Amino acid sequence: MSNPEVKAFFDEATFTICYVVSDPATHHAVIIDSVLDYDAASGRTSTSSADQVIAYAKENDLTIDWILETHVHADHISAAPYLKEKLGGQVAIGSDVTAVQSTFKGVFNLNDLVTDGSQFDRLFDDGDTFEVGSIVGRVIATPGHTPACVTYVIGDSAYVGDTLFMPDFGTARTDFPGGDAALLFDSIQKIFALPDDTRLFMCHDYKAPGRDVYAWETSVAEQRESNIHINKNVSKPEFVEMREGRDSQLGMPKLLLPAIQVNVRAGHLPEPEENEIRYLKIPVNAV
Ligand SMILES: N[C@@H](CCC(=O)N[C@@H](CS)C(=O)NCC(=O)O)C(=O)O
Ligand SMILES: [Fe+2]
Repeated sequence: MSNPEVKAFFDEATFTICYVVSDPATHHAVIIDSVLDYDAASGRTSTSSADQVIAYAKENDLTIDWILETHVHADHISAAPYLKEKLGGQVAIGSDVTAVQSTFKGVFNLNDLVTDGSQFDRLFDDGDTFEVGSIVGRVIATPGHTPACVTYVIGDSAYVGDTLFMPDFGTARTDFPGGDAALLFDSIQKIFALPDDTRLFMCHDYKAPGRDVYAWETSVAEQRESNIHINKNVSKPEFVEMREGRDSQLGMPKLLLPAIQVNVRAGHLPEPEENEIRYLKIPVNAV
């Protein structure tokens, strides 16, 4: 079995890394964690990040089979519907997205939101597999940052979403609804159980003290050895105490409110009102 070619697209506005993961033998590919640019001040979207992904897919003659989300992102809007329209592919996420939908249906009072995950083409359970040409992809449920977080293992690479960050930055926050530091610890043990030389690709990078370039690729061995929050020497109670302490200091992501209400709909904006304009909702004093 061959290993995939990995192309990263870094969005500095949200510190998100979107990946195109392709099988060199067949040119079949998946897109992981895409970004629709959104300017909160003006309420305008733009597709310049997604268009770079489309250009790459076309230049390399890729057939996009899957448009994957590692979780319902709270810091950027997904470009999955736009990419699907332009490139094809099925949009997929972890099956516990239904729990996230139920929570935020309440927060945003989204009367029209069905909470069965049917906005997505496929809901993945722990252990499910999918194909990227001749390469097998496997899904590992890795809840903790959110209930629906998954890691995609594709050949010798894994896309860990917001479980781990680079070893010098640590781990994801666990203070969103349904987040759980103890669960995140257990999920990270599943990633640590992958082969040592598995290439690990992060969903975000914020740089780190003493590092002034962005980075997003590391390995299981490096994480186990030196992650500042959770390496082979850190116990679960130590991790939970550290994580909960840090969570209590963090401000909300800039795009939390716009992002969540769109991403629970698989990246679809709300339907236009009778004046043909789409509106997002801001709950006041509720989050
Ligand atoms: N400043 C960023 C923060 C985004 C954020 O909170 N990111 C989450 C992942 S969605 C996280 O786990 N951050 C960890 C941390 O900042 O320590 C923003 O406003 O978008
Ligand atoms: Fe996240």
